[in-house]
Amino acid sequence: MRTAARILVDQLLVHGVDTAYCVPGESYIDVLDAFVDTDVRLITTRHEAAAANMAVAYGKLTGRPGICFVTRAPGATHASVGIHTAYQDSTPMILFVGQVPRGHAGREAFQELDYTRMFGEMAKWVASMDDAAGLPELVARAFHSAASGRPGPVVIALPEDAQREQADVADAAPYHAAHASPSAEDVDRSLGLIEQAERPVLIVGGGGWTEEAARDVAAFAEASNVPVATSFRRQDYVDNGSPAYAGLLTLGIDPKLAARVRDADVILALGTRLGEVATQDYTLLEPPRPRQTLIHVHADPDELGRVYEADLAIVSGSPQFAAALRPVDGGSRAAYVREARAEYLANARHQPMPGDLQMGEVVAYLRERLPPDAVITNGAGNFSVWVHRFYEFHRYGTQLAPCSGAMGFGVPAAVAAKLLYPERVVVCIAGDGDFMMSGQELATAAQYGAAIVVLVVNNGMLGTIRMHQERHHPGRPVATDLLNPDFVAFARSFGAFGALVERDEDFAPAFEAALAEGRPAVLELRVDPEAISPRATLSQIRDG
Ligand SMILES: Cc1ncc(C[n+]2csc(CCOP(=O)(O)OP(=O)(O)O)c2C)c(N)n1
Ligand SMILES: [Mg+2]
Repeated sequence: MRTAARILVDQLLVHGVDTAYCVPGESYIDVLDAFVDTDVRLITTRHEAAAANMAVAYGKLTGRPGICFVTRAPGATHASVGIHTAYQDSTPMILFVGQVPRGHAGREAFQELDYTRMFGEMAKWVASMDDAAGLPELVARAFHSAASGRPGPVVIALPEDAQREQADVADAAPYHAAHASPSAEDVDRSLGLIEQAERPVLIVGGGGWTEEAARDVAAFAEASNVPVATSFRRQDYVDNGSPAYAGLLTLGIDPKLAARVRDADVILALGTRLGEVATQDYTLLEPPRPRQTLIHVHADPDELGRVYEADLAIVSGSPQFAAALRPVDGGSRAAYVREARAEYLANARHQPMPGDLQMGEVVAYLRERLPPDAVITNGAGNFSVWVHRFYEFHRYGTQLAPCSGAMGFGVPAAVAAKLLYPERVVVCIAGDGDFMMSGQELATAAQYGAAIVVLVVNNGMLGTIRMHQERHHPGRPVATDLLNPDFVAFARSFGAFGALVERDEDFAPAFEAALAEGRPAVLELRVDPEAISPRATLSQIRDG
């Protein structure tokens, strides 16, 4: 006989869990106790959003569900931003939440929430543990659901009384995620369309990607002369150094790449949903029937035909489709691919902007300096535009950035990455607004010895929103000024290294010093608020 709490933790071990992120709560005290006798690394964060975001980062890096434990409603509501990000980013994760005793359900008991309703729209599956004997099946389903098809988040509620129940039940077997493969006929038809095309574009994105898929896609694209574009914050899906890499479909897109996608004759969309950002508000491809011949490959059949009617809709995992690709004759497209590459390179080099410290220079330094396996993380804000545009990703699993556009993701993601890969360089780039949404996780970094480097891009404002204000309501800024703490002193209060950088020439020595410290480090980058984007200053935007 085992308690449900023990059975649950035993199932996690069966499914290969080595790390879990949590903020403890009395609502799952028995489960916490069951962790004591295991080797699972239980990371306590200072806010549940960070615990959930770390689980998302783990899911992105390993392809296995990231595990998060939080307490009843206050913990669950805090953690919900990570569930939404896992959903939009198609990332496998499982959130376990404490729940009121079964006999109290529906009374609005202390911190009670109906998680089925709360998470209904943003989780793949939400369930509650009914009894101890059902746990092996329940947990196995959670892993299968989170990791199979289009990956995503699963939420499991743990009623307090049920955790103490005893049962004599066998463990489940380790999960194996299930993925569809394309038929030979679908592959042949896709390759035939691409071979005939004059101006094809391959767009990669979505979840469930692998390092091998990234290699397969680059090899196919190079051998067949097909330019590859990555969708929003999926820049590590193909080596950016590949002669076939043509840039990213992002906010502030290169207009030439936008035109190339709009004017393509055949688009192979591999894994991506072709979302709002990648399609530039559904304009590069127009729903429901794009002008371009569309081959849409996606893991989830419900995604195919949801927005776009494809000429060829193929249910397949991205690695499975990528593995089936064979080079086609692209001899007539050599100049076309060279042009796409030249445009990418031209767009990836920055122009001077106002201020003594230029984000263009900072990112150019990182691009030249960092090893290909360095992990770059960020949340949301205009500062990220420089990272996305001027950094070059060479290996799969090196970009941790929320497709959901959630602020506060970068610091926890960096901590999770560094704990997983202590030998790698991990750099979080955050805005002053972005950083303050999860900067307290420097405590987690310090506690567990995660020597991350955080670059806080301080422009004294919620710059993105200020930019939109100046564009839509010129000269009427409101609610976007920030009075910030002393970031260097803030960092040092956690035992982290802290330094202020105000000029271009000071960045490299400060960054090297931060790396050499072997402990968490924060560099405050004081930038000119005028330098709101790599393309236009704030005044230029205000003056139209
Ligand atoms: C959780 C969350 N809240 C609000 C927003 C809306 N938002 C997007 S960017 C931004 C400002 C970011 O400011 P900062 O981090 O300082 O970066 P900057 O734009 O100044 O470079 C805001 C408020 C969001 N994306 N996510
Ligand atoms: Mg800012």
